[in-house]
Amino acid sequence: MGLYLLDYGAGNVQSLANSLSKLGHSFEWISSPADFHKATSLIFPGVGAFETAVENLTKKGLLEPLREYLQSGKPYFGICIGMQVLFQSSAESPNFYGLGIVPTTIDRFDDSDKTVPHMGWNSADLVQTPDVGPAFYYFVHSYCAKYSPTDRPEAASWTYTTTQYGGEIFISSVRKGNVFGTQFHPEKSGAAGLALIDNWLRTPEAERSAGISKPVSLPPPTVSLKSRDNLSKRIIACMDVRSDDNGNLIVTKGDQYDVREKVPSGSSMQVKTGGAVRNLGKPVTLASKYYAAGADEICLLNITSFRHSPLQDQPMLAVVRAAAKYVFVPLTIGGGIKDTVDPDGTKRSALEVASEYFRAGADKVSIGSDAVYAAEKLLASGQNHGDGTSSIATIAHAYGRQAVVVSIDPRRVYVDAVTYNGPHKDELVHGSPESILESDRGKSWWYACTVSGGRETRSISVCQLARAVEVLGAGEILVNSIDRDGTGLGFDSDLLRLVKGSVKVPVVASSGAGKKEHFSEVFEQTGVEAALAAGIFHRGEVDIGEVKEHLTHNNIKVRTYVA
Ligand code: 1PR
Repeated sequence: MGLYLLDYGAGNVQSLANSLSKLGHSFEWISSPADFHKATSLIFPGVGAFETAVENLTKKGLLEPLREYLQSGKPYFGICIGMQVLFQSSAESPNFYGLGIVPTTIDRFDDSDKTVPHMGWNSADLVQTPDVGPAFYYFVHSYCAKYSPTDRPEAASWTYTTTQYGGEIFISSVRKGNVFGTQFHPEKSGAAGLALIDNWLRTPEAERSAGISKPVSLPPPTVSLKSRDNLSKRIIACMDVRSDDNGNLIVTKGDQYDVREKVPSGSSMQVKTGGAVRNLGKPVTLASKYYAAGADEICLLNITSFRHSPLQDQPMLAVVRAAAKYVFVPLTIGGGIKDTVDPDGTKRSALEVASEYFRAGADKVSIGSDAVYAAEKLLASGQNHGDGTSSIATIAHAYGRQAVVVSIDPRRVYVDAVTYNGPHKDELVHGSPESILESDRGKSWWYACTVSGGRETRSISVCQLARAVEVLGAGEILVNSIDRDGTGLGFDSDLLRLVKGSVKVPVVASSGAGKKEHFSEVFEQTGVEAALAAGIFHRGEVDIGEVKEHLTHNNIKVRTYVA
């Protein structure tokens, strides 16, 4: 008897489990249809694709028991896909049906005026009490239930909160009787989300039901659209993780991807290989520190991929498991997401590797080198769609495209613009004579992609790569810059504008942040959705709070509330 969590075998259920443990609530997992009878409260934290959720629930014989549980009137809390399955169907998977309890459909966001997926912190505005200030939660989804009290009055009667994204208002949570569902992820929404889960669990069933079954008076559909889109720009703290020369996992930070201490020339040490790997701290300690400081997301990159460990014994998995216990904002893990072979010869698909990370507590995986190979394969095929076998496609199919980040490591290739007749001529960037960097003035270049942490340069350009991985199923693009990494010279706006102009998915700026002003510059000059930094945070030169204060001062929306 008690609280049960429903896991259909995909999606990051670990985040919710960690939130409940942090809040001091014990729970069991639903492992068979019979468990539904034992549950007195049920949480379904669905992540991923609608089809995968419905298919897996059906295969495991859990869909009908779930329906019966809901009909019994016992408390239910569905998160993201756990809310969407309450609806009739989703445009994401037209051949699969939901439970039809909320009488309307889930549709795709219109991407003609905005980036899709809707990713980041936005406000959930209470429909019942519009005078209460909005609370900010983390959203990540491409499909939503449109809020339309005139056309869909029955569905509107379920509406607990609405949220606006671009010109669209959607139902961000539903509530009726003991059924509650949120499109956003409270388990990834910092202190506000933890408080919401805690409140729901601490409210006795009778009160929970009584407080919400009052008639709901709905506000007029739309008044001032623009003013209510509260999607904020995200600040991401990134940790490059690798083992030091003694085999301990540490956070390091390079200059243009060289992570070893510089050794003075003429020293008796080996000048060619450089000094020791720079040690900037322990990954879990730093991750929890950045969470507490207000980072909107945390990124852990395994920069050497630990190729020789069996998958189950990846040192990085232990880091992710530990970090996820302290971090209640989205956690992205990168490095080594590709088909691998364990030392005993067991083959592991990229999907299996990613699944291990999701089960450990990651919310997104970031794919570097393998994305370049997949994009090259797509370009060589001459097709405008993939064959569904790439790591990007398989992971996006199982977990939803929002869980797949592609991390690009571009490097400038300088050319003489007057005589140049090589590839990517149409993508050449010309350094303006007023450029703040003297070294850029009068020069021309294109951006080549690299693999293996910048060790090998490929002929595919950054725009080609960005467009291809979007087609293959990437939900977000993280744009590093080997030229700017660790220099503190500021983000490469030319590069970011090119990528931003090539895709519809969110773009994260990375590499080069040296002062808080660089963050406002990159948001104003390029329109990216998020900015990531490493060195300045690790060295304590600028605090995340200072960055956000500066952005707020410059009228750039950020999530300011922190625990
Ligand atoms: O190819 O799928 O195994 O992924 C490898 C991942 O590891 C890629 O995301 C790649 O960017 C990363 N990586 C590989 N080698 C290095 C290295 O530094 N030698 N790190 C590396 C890349 C870039 C950012 C960095 C920002 C911000 N580091 O992670 O944090 O540049 O730095 P700054 O704010 O200090 O300028 P795969």
